[in-house]
Amino acid sequence: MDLAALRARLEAILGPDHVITDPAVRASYEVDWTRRYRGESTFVLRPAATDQVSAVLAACGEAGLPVVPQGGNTGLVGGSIPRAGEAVLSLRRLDAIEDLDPIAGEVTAGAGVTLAALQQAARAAGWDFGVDLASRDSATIGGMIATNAGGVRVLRYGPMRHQLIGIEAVLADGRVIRRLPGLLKDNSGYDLPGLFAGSEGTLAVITRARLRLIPPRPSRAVALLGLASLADALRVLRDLRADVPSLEAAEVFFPEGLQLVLDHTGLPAPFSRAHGCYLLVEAAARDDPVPALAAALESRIDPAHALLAADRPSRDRLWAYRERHTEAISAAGIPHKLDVTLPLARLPEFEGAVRRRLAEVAPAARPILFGHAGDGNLHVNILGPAPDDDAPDAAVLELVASLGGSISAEHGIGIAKKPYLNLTRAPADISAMRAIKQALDPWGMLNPGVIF
Ligand code: 2HG
Ligand code: ZN
Repeated sequence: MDLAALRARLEAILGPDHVITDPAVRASYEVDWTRRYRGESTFVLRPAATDQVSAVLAACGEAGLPVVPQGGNTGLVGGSIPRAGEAVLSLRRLDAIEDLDPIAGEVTAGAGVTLAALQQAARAAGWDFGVDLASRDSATIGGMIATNAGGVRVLRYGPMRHQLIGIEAVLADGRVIRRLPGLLKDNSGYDLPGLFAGSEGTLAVITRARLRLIPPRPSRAVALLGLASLADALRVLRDLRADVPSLEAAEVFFPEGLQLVLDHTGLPAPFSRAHGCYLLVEAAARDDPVPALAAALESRIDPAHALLAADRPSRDRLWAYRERHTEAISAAGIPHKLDVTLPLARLPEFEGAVRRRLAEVAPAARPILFGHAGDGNLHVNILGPAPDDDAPDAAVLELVASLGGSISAEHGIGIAKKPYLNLTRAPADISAMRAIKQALDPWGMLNPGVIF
């Protein structure tokens, strides 16, 4: 590969300031949020428009230099960092929010728009966006679509794929697929936006998306409940789903995670005594959901074990116990992160079994579990084992498979789960996926080594 010639061509496309070779500037693009995955890139490329992305992919393709697309770099499975000198293609400068249609409740967002910026724009126009997650200030729309991000409101609105009306994406050879502005009803062949959602940058580079907005639900109520076990939490949740139709989040965590959060943040303990499991629920509606939530809780839980919050600061205080898990864990070490789903009915069985299994395979490991109870999605974080020790990962994922779950609920496969894909995808599934990859990216230019 003639790197000097490629660099000159890339500089002509992007301007010299946006073809980064300085290792000190490249560094933050070359390590993932967990610090477990890192690698070196040849260049970090920072296009600001779709035609630049197209020209960059054509140039890199002709030179034989693969690219790793990257958004806010908040992924947790090593899917957005280079592995073998690829170019990092940072989409953060594609940050325009356009064509917000206040009648239809739709907006077009560039790949580099942060979730927080999109939420702000939607709210300013009298709408809201259906997906929310803790890394909202850094996570970008392109990355969130590429990983089909979930977050805390999947229970009510579904993951990113469900918000997609249309997409603009650049294929490996530089050709542009433009399904914008997108139509709510459009059965004219294969659903390419849906296919690119969750493809983790391996099929195309997403540059813009047409997204569905949701009507605002300005009145909110949050409850934090202390319960004996996960099984009890799921029973309460089942009843709340029936009685409180405005329920939109149902999150769980356990005493060991809460303790880490308290140590890290200095927050006061929520209850005077410890509980076996904590359930945080949020309801959101046009009219005040507090009476409905309070009434539903009254007959089901001792008031000493329930905290209810209506105003924004009190709600945020309760959410902090859940949302600050990730940063508290990261402050304590480099975790192994296993984002798994189980059929809801088997979640309590899994919770007990995973603790026992980890005690056998990695006695020094500290498991910290938390997640999205309503979705059957637990985040099994493990502190202690060396970053390259895969034994705990294998043990947890084999257990998940044996209980009928999935090895990734919402973070994706990346490189972290790649060796385990066959645990929960059958040979016919994997060969169909490989055929799609081969058809769209025959030379392996887009995020090589991710998923397969
Ligand atoms: C969350 O639910 C995120 O907070 C991060 O998906 C999970 O840190 C994790 O393992
Ligand atoms: Zn999550």
